[in-house]
Amino acid sequence: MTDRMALSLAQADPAVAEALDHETLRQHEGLEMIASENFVSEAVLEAAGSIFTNKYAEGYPGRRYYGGCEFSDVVENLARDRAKQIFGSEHANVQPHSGSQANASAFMAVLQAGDTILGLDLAHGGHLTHGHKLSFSGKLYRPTFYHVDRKTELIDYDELEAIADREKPKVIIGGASAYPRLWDFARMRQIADKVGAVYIFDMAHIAGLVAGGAHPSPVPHAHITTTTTHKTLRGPRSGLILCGEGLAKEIDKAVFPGQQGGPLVHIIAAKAVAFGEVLRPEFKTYAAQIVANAKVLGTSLQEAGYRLVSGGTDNHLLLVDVFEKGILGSEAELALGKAGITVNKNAIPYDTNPPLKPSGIRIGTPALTTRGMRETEMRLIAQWIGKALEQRNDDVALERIRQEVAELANRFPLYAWLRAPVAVSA
Ligand code: DSN
Repeated sequence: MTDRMALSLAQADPAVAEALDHETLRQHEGLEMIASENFVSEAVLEAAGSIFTNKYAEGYPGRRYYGGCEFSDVVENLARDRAKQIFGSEHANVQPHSGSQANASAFMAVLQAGDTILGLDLAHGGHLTHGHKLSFSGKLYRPTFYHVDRKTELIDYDELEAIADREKPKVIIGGASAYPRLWDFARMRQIADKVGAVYIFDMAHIAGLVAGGAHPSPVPHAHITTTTTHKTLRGPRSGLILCGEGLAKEIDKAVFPGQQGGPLVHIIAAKAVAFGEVLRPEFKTYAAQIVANAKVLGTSLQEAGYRLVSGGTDNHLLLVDVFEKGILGSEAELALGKAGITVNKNAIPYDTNPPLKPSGIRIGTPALTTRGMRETEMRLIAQWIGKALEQRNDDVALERIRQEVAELANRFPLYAWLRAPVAVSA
């Protein structure tokens, strides 16, 4: 073994090791409320940091372009079979490196350049890869958009149908990054069938809720379902595609060699581990608690006088209209950050403010639910959010809240090696 191979990270690269230590403390002593984030288990971390990172495995199990893939085949088959079992799907491709690449592959499997697609407007909660002009999806294809209703702030399916009738898209894509309500999957499929479109549903945000039975499933309705694996699904940062046997070949070809070369076998191994966790009964309890926590957090914020977009939530996230109280989302994000509560600024539908200074913040419960927090903690956190927003210009008050936040976080350790109380950093 060379000397290089024997060094620990701290010895080999103190600068990176130090950043990692700070990030560990940040994750541990703050309240992570970004709706798209979560904490993986130690087992998932171990697989993600494993020596499978050394392996090339282009191709699929049993049909690889490299030797030495027998154990790569084992983990990929485990991941595929578990994904199919979780979602009741005929086919699963576990190779996409991310949700964006899963969407790019799904489009590539069924579209030609220049074809029309119909997705939810980013400004109304949609995603960049659903047709935004700066994304491959808006450059390579011809994007059209549906919206939420101005009054109810719910998806306007009549508008969606009218646009589909007029534009005859080849793909209708559902799914969102900031939509707190249930989707009408059956209606979308009916509209897609009427105009001869392929119905793709990107369930990235809600996949864990779907898997845990806390949210209806798009899989029986959509021709293709895509997702990330690191949000509510609580796996490593990556992607997944599900479809029926009829589209399996096209999807596999679109992922490799269409969009990607060598798969990340260490991440596929971590996905297999995470999917194994999802199949355990405890995951159902977890998924239900995410939604219960979001509902309590929402009603507590409403009691504190905050307006929630669409009036509440059916899933893991809340979109809070802070501008109604004269606060910009960017100011709210900054103040909450100083108080140890991490959220992100977010546009609300029909926002009159610009994207970098929008009217809302997005708050999610998946990560704190993983730490074991429940309704009692959500009520407390809603109070802190209210206080921090009121006292947003008072750094001393925000620091006081941050200390209280860190005390609470210390009672819900992230990992076993963080179980001994961590000194709250000054
Ligand atoms: N960037 C993700 C989110 O935060 O919702 C979507 O991919």
